[in-house]
Amino acid sequence: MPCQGHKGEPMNRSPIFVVVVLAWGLAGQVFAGPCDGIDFDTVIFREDFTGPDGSLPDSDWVIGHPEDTSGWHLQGRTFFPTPSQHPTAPFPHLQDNACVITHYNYNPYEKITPEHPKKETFLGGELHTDLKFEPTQCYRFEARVRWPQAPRGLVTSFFTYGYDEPNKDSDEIDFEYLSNEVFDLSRQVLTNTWDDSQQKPVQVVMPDAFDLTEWQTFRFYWCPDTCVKWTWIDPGTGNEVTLRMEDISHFPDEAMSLYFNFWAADALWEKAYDANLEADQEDNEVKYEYFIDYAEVRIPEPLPGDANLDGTTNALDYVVVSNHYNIGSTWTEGDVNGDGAVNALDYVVISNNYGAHAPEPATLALLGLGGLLLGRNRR
Ligand SMILES: [Ca+2]
Ligand SMILES: [Ca+2]
Ligand SMILES: [Ca+2]
Ligand SMILES: [Ca+2]
Repeated sequence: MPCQGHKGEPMNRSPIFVVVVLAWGLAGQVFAGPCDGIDFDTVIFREDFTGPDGSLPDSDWVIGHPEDTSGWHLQGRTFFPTPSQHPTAPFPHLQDNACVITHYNYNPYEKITPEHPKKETFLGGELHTDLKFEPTQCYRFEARVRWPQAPRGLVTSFFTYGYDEPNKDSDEIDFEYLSNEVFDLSRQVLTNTWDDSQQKPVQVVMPDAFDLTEWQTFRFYWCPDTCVKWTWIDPGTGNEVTLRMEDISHFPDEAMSLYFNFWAADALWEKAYDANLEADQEDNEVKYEYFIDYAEVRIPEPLPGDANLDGTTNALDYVVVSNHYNIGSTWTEGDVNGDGAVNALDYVVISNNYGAHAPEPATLALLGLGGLLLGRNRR
């Protein structure tokens, strides 16, 4: 839990404490935030979920947990089916030019046995981009989502997730929408970072115009080693409202994919849980839906020719062009000259920039705020 002080203890202002406060003050006020003042001009991923109702349109998305061969993947109290193992399950799909994730009160995959005579789980869903976003530069993630009224105890989300090998320590940047909060008077959303499986959550109180039963646009920014920022577009004014900026700790630094899911918390997550939400024992067709109109990822001016965004322009970028030749249309499919096509002209751009390197994000941070404060700490 954030911001839980130890009441009654005298403040011990260690040098580290002073540096942290200075860092907060400088970053938040003098520099107006390291995520600010960057133009995110280049769309590297865009999904509008357009097309006939039915399956998701292409291979940009991964549904369920194909790498989990146990066939039983539970998030809280909700089972996420995987197409290879549960081919007839309902999955996130297209409906009215949006992606819809459905949460069912009845889970046909939960086995009833003498030892386990009552169903306790639900059937939900999750999808994520095949694309992983490498921690080599800043990103802006944006999605427009809608969640019609739902009972207490449910969670929908818009987040990034990735983990290292072999430890599987996970990193995340989250928007989490709790039915316990977004539909009641508190009108809060959860913003959350994880680094190496350590969590730093903050609840944000939303402005009056916020109503998740209508379309709402959210963004989060990720500059590895520098900042994470969460914003919301006020639908009345069109203004981007900063909900939270984090520039001190818990920086996700793994390659992460973009995720959406819909599930029910268990009692361990008290804030999101509701005991009155119970699994149906037979299929009464009780279900709730979460809609995603589009998802988009942008970056500032990319390194010329760096199609795979790994911070270097080299032979791997030729491979990206080759794999999407005459098919692709986005930067990460190899359109590095931005003409909407992937072809020989993109080879030329890579060739002309072969060997170029992006500055390390850590170096940028040290040149700015970090270097200044390290100097102060040593005096
Ligand atoms: Ca990490
Ligand atoms: Ca759409
Ligand atoms: Ca590259
Ligand atoms: Ca091109």
